[in-house]
Amino acid sequence: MKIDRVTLYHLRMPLRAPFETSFGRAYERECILLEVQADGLTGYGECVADRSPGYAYETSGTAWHILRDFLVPAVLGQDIAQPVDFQRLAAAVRGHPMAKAGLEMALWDLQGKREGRSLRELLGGQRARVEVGVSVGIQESPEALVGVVADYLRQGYGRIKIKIKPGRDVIDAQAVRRAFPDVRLQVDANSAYTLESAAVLRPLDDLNLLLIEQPLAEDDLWDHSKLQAQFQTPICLDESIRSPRHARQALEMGACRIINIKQGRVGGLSQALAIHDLCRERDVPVWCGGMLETGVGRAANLALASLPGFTLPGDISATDRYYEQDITRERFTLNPDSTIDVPDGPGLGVSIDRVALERFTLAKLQLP
Ligand code: OSB
Ligand code: MG
Repeated sequence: MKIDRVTLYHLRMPLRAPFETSFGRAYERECILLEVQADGLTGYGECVADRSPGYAYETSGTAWHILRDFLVPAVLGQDIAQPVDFQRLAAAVRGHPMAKAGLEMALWDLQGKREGRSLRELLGGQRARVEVGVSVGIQESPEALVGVVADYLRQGYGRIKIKIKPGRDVIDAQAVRRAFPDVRLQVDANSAYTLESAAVLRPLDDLNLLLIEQPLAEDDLWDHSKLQAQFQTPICLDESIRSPRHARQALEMGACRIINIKQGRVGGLSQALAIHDLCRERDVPVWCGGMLETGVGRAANLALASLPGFTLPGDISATDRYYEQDITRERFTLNPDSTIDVPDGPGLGVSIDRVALERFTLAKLQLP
């Protein structure tokens, strides 16, 4: 496909409820929507970089710059046969995986539309619906958290993840476990601990958690391997896994026993697929993480999570959990068995609500 035009939309969308993690509280979410025109077709991609560099160094600002000045110029006028071929063009840019992933996603959408096949088919996904859970932010108190969790359980979510930070870790997890002895439960620290300060997490090992997500620093596989040796509960890495190479090395080192795959964090769906394959060969469970995506990124996550190695529920909740109004006409809903249907239309299988898009657009740039 010959890339004729790329339009960037910098979006800011209000969240239905504030979302607090160890790196801060968010009331809104930013992202960049990419609209790519090729061969008379239009593909969409979502760059998941948010306003501030709390989760990763990339922001909507850095991604805008890298897309506008480097990645989009690298693809304009080029004939790209397969989405994965974009990785070769993108290799001239060091880092900035979220910027790359947003553009690659639009190429997958285009390929699917050209061939009349869904992204699930293109990726080799096998399931028509995928098991999901909900990621619950830090609340005012452990009691308030139990209330919020109860509400999600009533809605039908069959797996709960709670965010933790120093001072709000063991007490929160114990409160939820006491209230719901059988719920599938996991925690996510978003890098808030060191090997030394993580000693306080020891009681988590007695709570029958599915996993402990990213306790230590992003750039610290080695101390994660030491920590994993001290815990029965599997450690799952999110921030630390930025490429298939990191995934292999983390597993070889024993830094984790489970991997959270986010296409944005690893530089694109092609790279997410490679990590999936590598983990599957080794019987390492993976699951699909989330970045509070719009319907565009959510559709991609659902397709990815339909691959056979995704054996744990994803952080892919219903649209209602995040947004009053979304930029896709489609809204994703939770089935009673804690699954969400994978879109089956061509490409991502979603369409854009132009009125909503306009409402949330802070800046728009058409290239060339
Ligand atoms: O660490 O998994 C994370 C959201 C934004 C940034 C990082 C993370 C998250 C979530 C929410 O946990 C997942 C979702 O529901 O999209
Ligand atoms: Mg995480």
